[in-house]
Amino acid sequence: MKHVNSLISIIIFCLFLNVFNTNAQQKEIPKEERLAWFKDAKLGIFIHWGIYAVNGIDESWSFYNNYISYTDYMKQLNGFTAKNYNPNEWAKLIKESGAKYTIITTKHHDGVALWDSKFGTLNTVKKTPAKKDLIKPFVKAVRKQNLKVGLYYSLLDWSYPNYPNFTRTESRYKKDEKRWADFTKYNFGQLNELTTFNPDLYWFDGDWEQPAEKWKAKEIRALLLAKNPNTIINSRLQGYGDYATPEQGIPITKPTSKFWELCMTLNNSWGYQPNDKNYKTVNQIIRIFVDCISMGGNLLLDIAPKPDGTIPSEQVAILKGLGRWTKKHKEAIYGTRAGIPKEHFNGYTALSKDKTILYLYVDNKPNGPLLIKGLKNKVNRIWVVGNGTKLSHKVIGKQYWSSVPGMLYIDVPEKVQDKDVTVIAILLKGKVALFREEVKAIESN
Ligand code: H79
Repeated sequence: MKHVNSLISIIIFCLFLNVFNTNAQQKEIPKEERLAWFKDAKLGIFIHWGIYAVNGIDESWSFYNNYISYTDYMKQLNGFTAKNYNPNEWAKLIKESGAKYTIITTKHHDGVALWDSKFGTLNTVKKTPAKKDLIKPFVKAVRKQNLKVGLYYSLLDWSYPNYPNFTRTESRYKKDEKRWADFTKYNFGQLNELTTFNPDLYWFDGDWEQPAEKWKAKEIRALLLAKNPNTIINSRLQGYGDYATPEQGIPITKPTSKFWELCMTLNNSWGYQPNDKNYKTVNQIIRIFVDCISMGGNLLLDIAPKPDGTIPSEQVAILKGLGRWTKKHKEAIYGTRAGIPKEHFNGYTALSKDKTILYLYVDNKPNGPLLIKGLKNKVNRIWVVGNGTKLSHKVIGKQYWSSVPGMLYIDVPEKVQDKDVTVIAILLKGKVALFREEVKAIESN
């Protein structure tokens, strides 16, 4: 009896531990902690690689929108060779651009998986002359460069026989719980496989086609975080993501989400399209980049490799051009926070994490000294980022009887100016303090 009693106690104790444990597992690491590296990273490189590069047509959308038949779209499988694929070279180039993370398409809306999936047969191993898992060596190469790695995955799959939507004009079924259950199983199966790559980030897309309950978005989040409690999920999981993802359009006003990332193409296409020569210049990209930084966000720039795995020369040149600028200005990029309101400086700004350094991004040739208004701090030192030149400043118009700070003028000689964007650092006495009151009639000053 005594034995039975102690056995029961042990069982109860174990049960208790178990319950306790489960609770602990359900508790997520706070977002601020999980997304700390992401907040500091500022620049990422997106990669859209898939069979759409063979004909150089729109990724997945070309058959969805009936620009090409599904059969003809899928013929591209035969031309996807990956024969010059060199993930180590890719990773080196990404590193050289100054990016701190990179995200690759593991499966776009066309349903073609780039890894050796055991779910379905539509993947690069089984259906293309590449005959290879392309994700595994990519993850390895990226990690070797000490970069964070993210996996893009389309929740919707316009190829899967039991997924309801097919093209803009044709669907497979409207409501069929059995077929949907089969798709769900497939989706979770593939996601489970992706967790074995242990990515730092999941970048979902295509969530707009179904509500959260149908995707089982909550369960997807739970699955991914159970496998790696530090991982990050973008917003496209019907409310179950961590950070906002504006696409193509640079936000005009500062996004309300504390964590966000603008994804943007280098020309007008996500995938490789040799006809599309409408590339943004390095200068334009750098200016877009500082625009994002000034609003506390990241820029995720997309490259589009050819079907053989080479990166188009125009794209290599842009990444290298960007790399020149990011290397020179690293102290004013990584780990910075959003800058000060435009009323104080007519241009882009950012602050150091501790708010004691104000960075000015000068993207035009100044016509005379730069002007900062309403800065209450005393200035300790001003220098040109990347070349160390110290700059002098003058405070004009400070009245002893007024609390309105004087106007701070900084001369930026031509010879210290960068050919793209010059960055000026201002070391403040203490944390930045701005005068934001309404300036009333003289008697109230
Ligand atoms: O992979 C790239 C694109 O193929 C994919 N995301 C990037 C990263 C993408 N392209 N377009 N979209 C995502 C958004 C599509 C929006 C639309 Fe709609 C789908 C417009 C019309 C149908 C969603 C549903 C928005 C409006 C209705």
